[in-house]
Amino acid sequence: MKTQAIFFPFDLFGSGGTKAGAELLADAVREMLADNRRERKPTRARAYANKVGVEEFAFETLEDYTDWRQQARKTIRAVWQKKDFLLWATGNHLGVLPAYEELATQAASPTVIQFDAHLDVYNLSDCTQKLSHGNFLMHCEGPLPSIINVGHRELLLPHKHVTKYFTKTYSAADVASSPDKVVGELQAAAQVAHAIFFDLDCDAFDPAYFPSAAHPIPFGLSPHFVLRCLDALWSDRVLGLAISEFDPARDVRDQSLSTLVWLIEHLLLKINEK
Ligand SMILES: [Mn+2]
Repeated sequence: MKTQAIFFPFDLFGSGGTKAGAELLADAVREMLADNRRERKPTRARAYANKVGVEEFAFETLEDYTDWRQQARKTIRAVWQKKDFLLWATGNHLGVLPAYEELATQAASPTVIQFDAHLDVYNLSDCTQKLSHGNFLMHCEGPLPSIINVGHRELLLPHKHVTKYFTKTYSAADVASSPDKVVGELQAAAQVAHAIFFDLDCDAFDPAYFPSAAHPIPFGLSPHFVLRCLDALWSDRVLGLAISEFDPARDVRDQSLSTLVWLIEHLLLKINEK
Protein backbone atom coordinates (compact mmCIF):
# COMPACT_ATOMS: atom_id res chain seq x y z
CA MET A 1 0.00 0.00 0.00
CA LYS A 2 1.30 3.44 -0.89
CA THR A 3 0.62 6.59 1.06
CA GLN A 4 -0.49 9.73 -0.68
CA ALA A 5 0.31 12.75 1.46
CA ILE A 6 -1.83 15.55 0.11
CA PHE A 7 -1.53 19.08 1.43
CA PHE A 8 -4.63 21.14 0.79
CA PRO A 9 -4.11 24.55 2.42
CA PHE A 10 -7.71 25.68 2.43
CA ASP A 11 -8.80 28.07 5.18
CA LEU A 12 -11.80 30.07 3.99
CA PHE A 13 -14.84 30.49 6.26
CA GLY A 14 -13.06 29.99 9.56
CA SER A 15 -9.64 29.77 11.19
CA GLY A 16 -7.70 32.01 8.82
CA GLY A 17 -4.02 31.26 9.41
CA THR A 18 -4.36 27.50 9.19
CA LYS A 19 -3.44 27.67 5.49
CA ALA A 20 0.11 28.26 6.70
CA GLY A 21 -0.21 25.15 8.88
CA ALA A 22 -0.83 22.84 5.93
CA GLU A 23 1.97 24.52 3.97
CA LEU A 24 4.43 24.20 6.86
CA LEU A 25 3.50 20.57 7.32
CA ALA A 26 4.13 19.97 3.60
CA ASP A 27 7.62 21.47 3.93
CA ALA A 28 8.34 19.44 7.06
CA VAL A 29 7.23 16.15 5.51
CA ARG A 30 9.23 16.78 2.33
CA GLU A 31 12.28 17.61 4.46
CA MET A 32 11.80 14.48 6.54
CA LEU A 33 11.61 12.32 3.41
CA ALA A 34 14.68 14.03 1.90
CA ASP A 35 16.68 13.52 5.11
CA ASN A 36 15.77 9.85 5.06
CA ARG A 37 16.85 9.53 1.43
CA ARG A 38 20.25 11.07 2.24
CA GLU A 39 20.91 8.65 5.10
CA ARG A 40 23.34 5.94 3.97
CA LYS A 41 23.07 3.68 7.03
CA PRO A 42 20.03 1.38 7.25
CA THR A 43 17.16 2.94 9.16
CA ARG A 44 13.55 2.02 9.78
CA ALA A 45 12.57 4.82 7.39
CA ARG A 46 13.61 2.59 4.47
CA ALA A 47 10.34 0.74 5.02
CA TYR A 48 8.44 3.66 3.50
CA ALA A 49 11.20 5.38 1.49
CA ASN A 50 9.67 4.82 -1.95
CA LYS A 51 6.10 4.50 -0.86
CA VAL A 52 5.04 8.06 -0.12
CA GLY A 53 3.71 10.39 -2.77
CA VAL A 54 3.52 14.08 -1.91
CA GLU A 55 1.19 16.56 -3.55
CA GLU A 56 0.56 20.15 -2.53
CA PHE A 57 -2.24 22.38 -3.71
CA ALA A 58 -1.68 26.12 -4.00
CA PHE A 59 -4.42 28.56 -3.07
CA GLU A 60 -3.01 31.76 -4.48
CA THR A 61 -5.57 33.05 -6.93
CA LEU A 62 -9.34 33.37 -6.93
CA GLU A 63 -9.50 30.60 -9.53
CA ASP A 64 -7.76 28.23 -7.12
CA TYR A 65 -10.78 28.54 -4.83
CA THR A 66 -13.39 27.98 -7.53
CA ASP A 67 -14.57 24.44 -7.35
CA TRP A 68 -12.31 23.65 -4.35
CA ARG A 69 -14.73 21.06 -3.05
CA GLN A 70 -14.96 19.11 -6.31
CA GLN A 71 -11.19 19.38 -6.85
CA ALA A 72 -10.59 17.90 -3.43
CA ARG A 73 -13.15 15.15 -3.91
CA LYS A 74 -11.64 14.17 -7.25
CA THR A 75 -8.17 13.94 -5.71
CA ILE A 76 -9.37 11.93 -2.70
CA ARG A 77 -11.43 9.59 -4.89
CA ALA A 78 -8.37 8.82 -7.03
CA VAL A 79 -6.32 7.91 -3.95
CA TRP A 80 -8.97 5.53 -2.64
CA GLN A 81 -9.60 4.01 -6.07
CA LYS A 82 -5.94 2.94 -6.04
CA LYS A 83 -6.45 1.61 -2.50
CA ASP A 84 -3.72 3.91 -1.24
CA PHE A 85 -3.59 5.36 2.25
CA LEU A 86 -4.70 9.01 2.33
CA LEU A 87 -2.92 11.54 4.50
CA TRP A 88 -5.02 14.68 4.02
CA ALA A 89 -3.54 17.77 5.63
CA THR A 90 -5.72 20.81 5.23
CA GLY A 91 -6.09 24.28 6.73
CA ASN A 92 -9.35 24.55 8.62
CA HIS A 93 -11.64 21.65 9.46
CA LEU A 94 -13.96 22.55 6.59
CA GLY A 95 -11.19 21.34 4.27
CA VAL A 96 -12.02 17.79 5.41
CA LEU A 97 -15.64 17.99 4.21
CA PRO A 98 -14.73 16.62 0.73
CA ALA A 99 -13.27 13.52 2.43
CA TYR A 100 -16.51 13.00 4.36
CA GLU A 101 -18.48 13.38 1.14
CA GLU A 102 -16.32 10.81 -0.62
CA LEU A 103 -16.58 8.43 2.34
CA ALA A 104 -20.35 8.69 2.20
CA THR A 105 -20.35 7.45 -1.41
CA GLN A 106 -18.50 4.24 -0.56
CA ALA A 107 -20.55 1.06 -0.72
CA ALA A 108 -19.27 -0.33 2.57
CA SER A 109 -20.02 2.72 4.63
CA PRO A 110 -16.99 3.65 6.72
CA THR A 111 -16.81 4.94 10.27
CA VAL A 112 -15.09 8.25 10.95
CA ILE A 113 -13.26 8.45 14.25
CA GLN A 114 -13.06 12.17 14.79
CA PHE A 115 -10.86 13.88 17.36
CA ASP A 116 -12.24 17.40 17.76
CA ALA A 117 -12.99 19.84 20.57
CA HIS A 118 -16.07 20.88 18.62
CA LEU A 119 -19.09 19.10 17.29
CA ASP A 120 -19.21 20.91 13.96
CA VAL A 121 -23.00 21.23 13.78
CA TYR A 122 -23.26 24.71 15.30
CA ASN A 123 -26.59 26.41 14.64
CA LEU A 124 -26.54 28.96 17.47
CA SER A 125 -27.64 32.60 17.11
CA ASP A 126 -24.15 33.93 16.48
CA CYS A 127 -23.27 31.22 13.94
CA THR A 128 -23.62 31.65 10.21
CA GLN A 129 -26.10 29.37 8.46
CA LYS A 130 -23.85 29.43 5.42
CA LEU A 131 -21.15 26.78 5.10
CA SER A 132 -18.38 27.30 7.65
CA HIS A 133 -15.77 25.31 9.54
CA GLY A 134 -18.18 25.17 12.50
CA ASN A 135 -21.25 23.73 10.79
CA PHE A 136 -19.92 21.80 7.81
CA LEU A 137 -21.36 18.45 8.91
CA MET A 138 -24.79 19.97 8.27
CA HIS A 139 -23.76 20.71 4.68
CA CYS A 140 -22.54 17.31 3.54
CA GLU A 141 -23.66 16.49 0.02
CA GLY A 142 -25.50 13.23 0.48
CA PRO A 143 -25.74 11.29 3.73
CA LEU A 144 -23.00 11.60 6.32
CA PRO A 145 -20.79 8.65 7.10
CA SER A 146 -21.08 7.28 10.62
CA ILE A 147 -19.14 9.68 12.86
CA ILE A 148 -17.80 9.02 16.34
CA ASN A 149 -16.38 12.09 18.07
CA VAL A 150 -13.71 11.74 20.72
CA GLY A 151 -12.64 14.61 22.94
CA HIS A 152 -15.28 17.29 22.45
CA ARG A 153 -15.74 20.02 25.07
CA GLU A 154 -19.24 20.93 23.95
CA LEU A 155 -21.42 22.48 26.66
CA LEU A 156 -24.26 24.09 24.69
CA LEU A 157 -25.69 21.93 21.92
CA PRO A 158 -28.72 19.82 22.93
CA HIS A 159 -28.28 16.04 22.76
CA LYS A 160 -31.18 15.72 20.31
CA HIS A 161 -29.46 17.98 17.77
CA VAL A 162 -26.10 16.23 18.17
CA THR A 163 -27.44 12.70 17.70
CA LYS A 164 -28.87 13.68 14.31
CA TYR A 165 -25.30 13.83 13.00
CA PHE A 166 -23.12 11.74 15.32
CA THR A 167 -23.34 8.00 15.91
CA LYS A 168 -21.65 8.49 19.27
CA THR A 169 -19.71 11.19 21.09
CA TYR A 170 -17.15 10.88 23.89
CA SER A 171 -16.49 14.18 25.60
CA ALA A 172 -13.12 15.12 27.05
CA ALA A 173 -14.78 14.58 30.44
CA ASP A 174 -15.69 10.99 29.46
CA VAL A 175 -12.08 10.44 28.42
CA ALA A 176 -10.76 12.00 31.64
CA SER A 177 -12.93 9.84 33.89
CA SER A 178 -12.91 6.51 32.01
CA PRO A 179 -10.20 6.35 29.34
CA ASP A 180 -10.14 2.53 29.27
CA LYS A 181 -13.90 2.33 28.77
CA VAL A 182 -13.72 4.84 25.89
CA VAL A 183 -10.91 2.92 24.16
CA GLY A 184 -12.76 -0.38 24.70
CA GLU A 185 -15.96 0.94 23.13
CA LEU A 186 -14.03 2.49 20.24
CA GLN A 187 -12.32 -0.85 19.61
CA ALA A 188 -15.68 -2.61 19.56
CA ALA A 189 -17.00 -0.06 17.03
CA ALA A 190 -13.85 -0.35 14.91
CA GLN A 191 -14.08 -4.14 14.82
CA VAL A 192 -17.48 -4.06 13.13
CA ALA A 193 -16.70 -1.11 10.82
CA HIS A 194 -16.07 -1.96 7.17
CA ALA A 195 -13.53 0.82 6.98
CA ILE A 196 -12.20 3.55 9.24
CA PHE A 197 -11.10 7.10 8.62
CA PHE A 198 -9.36 9.15 11.29
CA ASP A 199 -10.02 12.87 11.39
CA LEU A 200 -7.73 14.84 13.70
CA ASP A 201 -8.76 18.44 14.29
CA CYS A 202 -5.78 19.75 16.25
CA ASP A 203 -7.98 21.55 18.77
CA ALA A 204 -8.82 18.13 20.19
CA PHE A 205 -5.43 18.33 21.90
CA ASP A 206 -5.01 20.17 25.16
CA PRO A 207 -3.30 23.56 24.58
CA ALA A 208 -0.60 22.56 27.09
CA TYR A 209 0.60 19.95 24.61
CA PHE A 210 -0.44 21.64 21.41
CA PRO A 211 -0.38 25.43 21.70
CA SER A 212 -1.09 26.16 18.06
CA ALA A 213 -4.64 24.96 17.49
CA ALA A 214 -6.58 27.72 15.75
CA HIS A 215 -9.19 27.68 18.55
CA PRO A 216 -7.56 26.23 21.65
CA ILE A 217 -9.93 25.02 24.37
CA PRO A 218 -8.81 23.77 27.79
CA PHE A 219 -9.36 20.28 29.18
CA GLY A 220 -8.30 18.67 25.93
CA LEU A 221 -6.86 15.30 25.05
CA SER A 222 -3.23 14.46 25.54
CA PRO A 223 -1.26 13.38 22.46
CA HIS A 224 -0.67 10.13 24.39
CA PHE A 225 -4.38 9.36 24.46
CA VAL A 226 -4.79 10.14 20.74
CA LEU A 227 -1.80 7.89 20.03
CA ARG A 228 -3.31 5.14 22.18
CA CYS A 229 -6.58 5.34 20.22
CA LEU A 230 -4.84 5.32 16.83
CA ASP A 231 -2.75 2.30 17.78
CA ALA A 232 -5.63 0.43 19.42
CA LEU A 233 -7.94 0.97 16.44
CA TRP A 234 -5.37 0.42 13.73
CA SER A 235 -5.98 -2.24 11.08
CA ASP A 236 -5.62 -2.61 7.34
CA ARG A 237 -9.15 -1.22 7.09
CA VAL A 238 -7.94 2.27 7.97
CA LEU A 239 -8.35 4.39 4.83
CA GLY A 240 -6.54 7.48 5.98
CA LEU A 241 -6.01 10.33 8.37
CA ALA A 242 -6.95 13.98 8.05
CA ILE A 243 -5.18 16.76 9.95
CA SER A 244 -6.58 20.28 10.27
CA GLU A 245 -6.74 23.50 12.34
CA PHE A 246 -2.99 23.84 12.85
CA ASP A 247 -2.14 27.56 13.07
CA PRO A 248 1.67 27.75 13.22
CA ALA A 249 1.73 31.46 14.15
CA ARG A 250 0.65 30.35 17.64
CA ASP A 251 3.24 27.61 17.97
CA VAL A 252 5.82 27.60 20.76
CA ARG A 253 9.29 26.32 19.86
CA ASP A 254 7.74 24.15 17.12
CA GLN A 255 6.10 21.99 19.78
CA SER A 256 2.91 21.48 17.76
CA LEU A 257 4.72 21.01 14.46
CA SER A 258 6.97 18.32 15.90
CA THR A 259 3.97 16.57 17.47
CA LEU A 260 2.34 16.28 14.04
CA VAL A 261 5.52 15.28 12.21
CA TRP A 262 6.29 12.61 14.82
CA LEU A 263 2.75 11.26 14.46
CA ILE A 264 3.06 11.14 10.66
CA GLU A 265 6.37 9.26 10.85
CA HIS A 266 4.88 6.87 13.39
CA LEU A 267 1.96 6.13 11.07
CA LEU A 268 4.20 5.69 8.03
CA LEU A 269 6.12 3.04 9.95
CA LYS A 270 2.87 1.46 11.10
CA ILE A 271 1.64 1.18 7.52
CA ASN A 272 4.89 -0.01 6.00
CA GLU A 273 6.88 -1.98 8.58
CA LYS A 274 5.82 -5.58 8.41
MN1 LIG B 1 -12.56 21.97 16.21
